[in-house]
Amino acid sequence: MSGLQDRLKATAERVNVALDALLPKAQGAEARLLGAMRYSALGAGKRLRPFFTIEAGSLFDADQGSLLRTACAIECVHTYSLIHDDLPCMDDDDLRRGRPTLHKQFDEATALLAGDGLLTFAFELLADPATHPDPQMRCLLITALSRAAGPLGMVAGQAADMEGPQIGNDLIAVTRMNRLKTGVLINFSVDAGAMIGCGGEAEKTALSRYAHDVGLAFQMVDDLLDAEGVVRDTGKAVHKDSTRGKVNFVTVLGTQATRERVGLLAAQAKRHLAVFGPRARMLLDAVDFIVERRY
Ligand code: GRG
Repeated sequence: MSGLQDRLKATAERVNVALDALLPKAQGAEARLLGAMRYSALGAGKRLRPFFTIEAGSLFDADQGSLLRTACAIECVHTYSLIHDDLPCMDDDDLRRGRPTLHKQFDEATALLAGDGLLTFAFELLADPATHPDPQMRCLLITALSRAAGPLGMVAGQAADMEGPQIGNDLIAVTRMNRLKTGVLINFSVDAGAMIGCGGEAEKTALSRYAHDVGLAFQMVDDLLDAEGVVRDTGKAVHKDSTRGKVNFVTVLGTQATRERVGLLAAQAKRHLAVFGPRARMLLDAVDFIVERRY
């Protein structure tokens, strides 16, 4: 997987440089708020969602500038969700991406507003003609991202997650919660690349199915890391769900069955990419990375 590791690193660097240039500088009357947005957005994230957008779009030789700006918009939405998820009224976490969470580093009100700022800034990025010359494509991207992130997408998943033990040991409810909380944004990340690349229907469907399975496997691995991982690797607190009475794949299925399902989903995800042949090497290797990740 060294080719993949290099590509992930290169993508993360490109995204960091682009976000640094795109985000407003921390100056003037709003310096504290803007500094907080930059603290979180420029932290050491894996940039997996941007990677998916860029790799999926590159299958169709899509414009790299459009892919990178769209990838940055998605990363802003993802970062906002992490900031809000860490707040005392949600998961109340002290550590994220290996350093203090935003409300610990700044304060709660600033963290809330920085999340709001990143969420709205994402849509400003997508609406800008620099992201894509075709206004219809920009509208399609904005609509799809707002659906994925909004009250019938990620926000709904987070609301279900906050219900905690009320979900009970119901695998269907846990799967739905995770599909919404994590899966839909990963799906959009892949779908956006195919949209910008104007992929054909069969190719777009294959990629979307891949993203569906990868998203679920990603969340299952996250639950395994919560149960078995170590803070030194994950850069965030572990054993959170079990100690807080939260329900996840591991609490419902146990580690063994969760790991088996990760294996099945990973194999299935790879199979969806057969239509692309060896061109999809990076997306194929990304499945192994997600399954084997320790952070
Ligand atoms: C607050 C509306 C709202 C939503 C929050 C994404 C989310 C919903 C909560 C995050 C809680 C969490 C840890 C979910 C598990 C899956 C996940 C999104 C992990 C973090 O993503 P990574 O591993 O993080 O890609 P990095 O830091 O690498 O970007």
